[in-house]
This record gives sequence, structure tokens and C-alpha cells, in this order.
Amino acid sequence: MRAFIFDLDGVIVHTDRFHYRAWKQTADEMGIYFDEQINHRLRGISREQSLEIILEKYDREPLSREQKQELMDRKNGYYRKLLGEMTPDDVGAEVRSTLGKLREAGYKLGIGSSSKNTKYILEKVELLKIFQAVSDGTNIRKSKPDPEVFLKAAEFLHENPGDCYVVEDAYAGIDAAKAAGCISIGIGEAGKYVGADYRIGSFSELLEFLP
Ligand code: B16
Ligand code: MG
Repeated sequence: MRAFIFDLDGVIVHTDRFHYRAWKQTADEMGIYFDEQINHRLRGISREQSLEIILEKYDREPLSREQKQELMDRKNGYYRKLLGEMTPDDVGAEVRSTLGKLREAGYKLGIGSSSKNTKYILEKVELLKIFQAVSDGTNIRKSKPDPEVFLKAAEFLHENPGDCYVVEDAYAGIDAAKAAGCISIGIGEAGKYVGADYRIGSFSELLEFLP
């Protein structure tokens, strides 16, 4: 194996709580019921797909494309405001030191995230430099569980997908990694997903994958 490709939200940083707050505010303003359980279904999937799930509880006139775009922009505005408060301390010491050790061991490191805010988040937490490649919501047409984001990450790293581990917290992300031909490692929510090739309980367990 030659590289590790990391999902961002739920693996490197915990921006899931900001997604929840931003969608909650947007849904409340629209009078749409939204709770943590529904939020759970948004893990790893795109902004567009997230809105469609939220709108399952909307029982008035169907919204136009423009109205949907306005809601996504509004949510992203709230989300970016919350991201603006992030600092390097939002990345745990365990994550930072494990990434450093994987680099020292000669592995290439990349990001495979559905988020269009990936580079902004990596800048805020000062992690942009440690990754040799970033594949995110800005360079894909289909989001997880489609393999595109991880195929692109492997391509940007100049590696075969089969030589890359993918570390993911979302079931959709594990399915995407497997469809790409990568070796999948589930953590967090996906740490109990039987579909993952491997499951870990904490980030530093990745060091056990070193030869
Ligand atoms: P944005 P990941 C995903 O990030 C989030 O888990 C998901 O909840 C979100 O809808 C998606 O990014 C798109 O994010 O609105 O910032 O483009 O887990 O793939 O790193
Ligand atoms: Mg994730």
C-alpha cells in the first residue's frame, strides 16, 4: 500500500455539528421539521442530496430549482460563518501526530471529501500542506457512494486505487471506496459497518497498518 486517502468531515475534523446547526436554522426558518436523526442521514452526501432529504418533511407546494438553490446558499452561508470560527485546535493532537507519522513512514496522503468547502476548512485548521492531493466537491459530478471522488484522489496522487487505503466515517463513503477499488477503513459511525474492509476505534490505530 502506498497512500492514505482521508474523508474530511467526521474523520479529520468534526464539522458535522456545524452542518447540523446550519441546516437546522434553515429548516426552522422554513417551518420544516428537522432533527439529529434526519441529520444523521446527511453524513457524507452532497449538499443537493441533503436538501432533498430535508424536503421529505416539506408538505407545501413543490419548490422551484431557484428556491432550492436559495436554501442551499442560505445554509452554506450559515455553515461558512461557523467554519470561520475554526482554528488549528479543532484538529485533535492524535490526528495531527498520526498524519505526521504516516508521512514519515513514506505514505502519500490525500483528501476525498464531498464538501465544496474542503480547502477553506483545511486552511482554517492549517492542514493544507500535509496532503499531496485534495479531491472534493468542486471536482466531482457524482457524490458518494459513487467512486468518483476517490478515483480522482488516487489519480491526483499518481497512485492506483488498489494501492490506497480510504479512511471514512460514512457508510456511503465506505461503499464509494470499495467501488473505487480502494481498501476501506471505517472509523466513527463506519467503525461498526460490516461492509468496511477494516474497522478502527481511534485515529492512531492507523499506525497498525504500517508494515
Ligand atoms: P458542503 P465529507 C460531507 O463531507 C459532509 O459529511 C456532508 O454532510 C455534506 O453535505 C457534504 O460534505 C457537502 O458539504 O455543503 O460543504 O459542500 O464527509 O465528504 O468530508
Ligand atoms: Mg465524512
